[in-house]
Amino acid sequence: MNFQKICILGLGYIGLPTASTFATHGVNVVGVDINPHVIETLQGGSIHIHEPGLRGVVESALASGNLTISPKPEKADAFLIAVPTPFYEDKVGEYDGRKYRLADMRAVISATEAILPCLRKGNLVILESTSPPRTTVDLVKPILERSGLKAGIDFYLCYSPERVLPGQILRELIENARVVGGVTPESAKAGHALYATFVKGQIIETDATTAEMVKLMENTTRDVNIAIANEFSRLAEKFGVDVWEAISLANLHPRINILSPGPGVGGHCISVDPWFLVEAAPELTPLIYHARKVNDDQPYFVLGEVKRALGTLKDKKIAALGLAYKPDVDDLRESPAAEVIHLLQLEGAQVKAWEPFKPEAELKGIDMATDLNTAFKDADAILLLVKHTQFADFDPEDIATRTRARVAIDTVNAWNAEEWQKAGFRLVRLGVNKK
Ligand code: SAJ
Repeated sequence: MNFQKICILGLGYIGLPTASTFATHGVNVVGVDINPHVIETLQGGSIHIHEPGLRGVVESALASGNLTISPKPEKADAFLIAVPTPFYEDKVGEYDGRKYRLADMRAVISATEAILPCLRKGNLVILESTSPPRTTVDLVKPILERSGLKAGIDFYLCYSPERVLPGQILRELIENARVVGGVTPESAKAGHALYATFVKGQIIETDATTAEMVKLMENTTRDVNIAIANEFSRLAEKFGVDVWEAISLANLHPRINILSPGPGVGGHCISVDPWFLVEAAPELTPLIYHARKVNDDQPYFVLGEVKRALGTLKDKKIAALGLAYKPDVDDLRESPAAEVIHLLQLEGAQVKAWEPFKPEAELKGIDMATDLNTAFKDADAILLLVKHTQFADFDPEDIATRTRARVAIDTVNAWNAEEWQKAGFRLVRLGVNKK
């Protein structure tokens, strides 16, 4: 198959790197987004997201003329949908007393509908957005068939999950294995041919629903594994153990790889996707449901740790370091750090938050510091919530000269107890209660 021109709908964390990578590999790409701010920013030569190396790739894609930005799709050889699939904030489902989140598929529906007027015989359509099982066959296919064309006969239709790690997107896009699930084997072959433009990892053909499950299984496995690590941190606390020491010793076992506890699971993927499986079959997913609850409740455990360090929180001044959902990214979506801060405030603490990757962020109810020293000013305690490299690299002797706080709370195992104690701090670490 020959793909001279493709349309990519959704220019976010996945769509923009994908569009630019196709364009720098010689494909004529129309990047489509419904958000006027995104269109203006890109047309003005800037980018609206922070991802290492992305600016350079977007710039060369635009400069080559291979990438153009548009509010609407155009006729093309292939269409790729990479729009968000969040959950509804205001609706829940319930099964056997367990309340679960519901997938908001409106963006997938409207992107698919936007393709309809452009769809022609021989086209390829690929859904990349993480979606509940059977979305491609039960939701996307019927919409596209309103054109009068039949999926798998007149046009090819696939699901292919993005699996790139924020912070490593450009490298992983090219190097990771790609699963391409077709509604027919011919569809999968067509999808394979398109990704072969730039993917260097293995490209594996399967059916669309298997490809959807693969994606959900990956992120759900990670969520469940983080939940067990978080539960271990609570047990260690109870039994007078250092959870980090115990994990590193357990991980010497050749078949054990326990992940890291922390303040909870954030981001737009791992804290969202397991709900798609719970919603699709609540009667079959008690483990997935409970793992989600453990991770969602972890900010309460952090609250307990802060109280262990400070006693009552009323009028205590706390410098909270990090608001991103994970280290060295600027993405604040579903951030457990924000949740922790809200809980501290409910107990009467006065929290100043410092996020070096997004100092200008405006988060409801959170008092943002303009720089580190402002966060430190008058603080009674320092609370580390994200393991940004620059925080992990803090020299406690230097920090001791910038703040009057003499209590530091580390929720992510970034700081060395001895060094901090030598500098005059009492260091309280999440999941560590060694007497
Ligand atoms: N976290 C822990 N402990 C750990 C690892 C992570 O608490 O040991 C927390 C992080 O701090 C963060 C959250 O989990 O709050 C998720 O971070 P992450 O690095 O595990 O994953 P994401 O959400 O950035 O990216 C994931 C990746 N999926 C897997 O590793 C299975 C990525 O490959 C996917 O493409 C991405 O989701 C996605 O878009 O679905």
